[in-house]
Amino acid sequence: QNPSHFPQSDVVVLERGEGTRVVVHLHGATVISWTCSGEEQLFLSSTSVFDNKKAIRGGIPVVFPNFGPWSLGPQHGFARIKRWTVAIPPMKDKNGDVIAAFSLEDDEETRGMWNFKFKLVYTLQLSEKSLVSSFVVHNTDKTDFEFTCLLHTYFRVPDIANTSVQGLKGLTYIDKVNDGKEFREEREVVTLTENYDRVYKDAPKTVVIQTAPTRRLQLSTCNLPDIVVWNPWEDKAKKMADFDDDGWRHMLCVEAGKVVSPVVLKAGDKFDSSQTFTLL
Ligand code: TA6
Repeated sequence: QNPSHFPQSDVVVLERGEGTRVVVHLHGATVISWTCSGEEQLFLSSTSVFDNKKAIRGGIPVVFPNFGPWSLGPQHGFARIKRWTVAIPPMKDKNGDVIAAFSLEDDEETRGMWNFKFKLVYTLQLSEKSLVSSFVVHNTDKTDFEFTCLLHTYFRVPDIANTSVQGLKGLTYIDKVNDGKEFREEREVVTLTENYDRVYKDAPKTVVIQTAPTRRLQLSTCNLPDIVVWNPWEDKAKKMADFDDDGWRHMLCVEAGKVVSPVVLKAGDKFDSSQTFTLL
């Protein structure tokens, strides 16, 4: 995902050097690329639309204030399809890590759907082998509000057949492919051989994603207790114009969120959450 493919006004690049870089598209503050020593870690559909209207198909879409279908507005809320502001331009800290922050505040359009005042602050910290995404929701209104939120990460995998997630054993999951029925995960190593759309409840703070035979990523979370595992598989991917036909073989969504029950945020309070990817 070469940043030069995009209008410079639309993307912000966190350049750490030696092939370690993050590219953020201001549409939804969507991380569209995270390369570690030259190797791309995220999936971005080759038919993703970049019209600053539709959600980007891939990278890390930010889901707020609602995960899933929403009676008040678009599926997965409006955060991923709004233009965010650069709150802190990329800067290097003393360790050579690169930090940048993005913000989104309520406006007439968001209040027309969801009539609350809020401010989101999304901070990225890129180290040699890890990427920390911190997601903070400020209730700047005079009344409490509730929301669900999630970081909808599309990991890039050479082959979904050689991909797995470890650390989910014993968890209850909501199976959205099976009428939302709940089941218990019995496997230590979760592999996929068909369309998965599962919400694992109260997951451990750390899970390991084997994205390739020689590449393992650790996902650690704070205040994001639910983990969604999604791959549309062949038939569903074919029905999505912005999902290239073969793309489903090369991606796995492992998404940290607070989605099973909403966050209730009091007027003036803030909700802190984060996810950390570490290459093992
Ligand atoms: O995170 C899984 C999911 O909720 C699936 O149900 C599927 O809808 C996916 O999100 C993508 O949603 P989108 O609106 O981006 O097509």
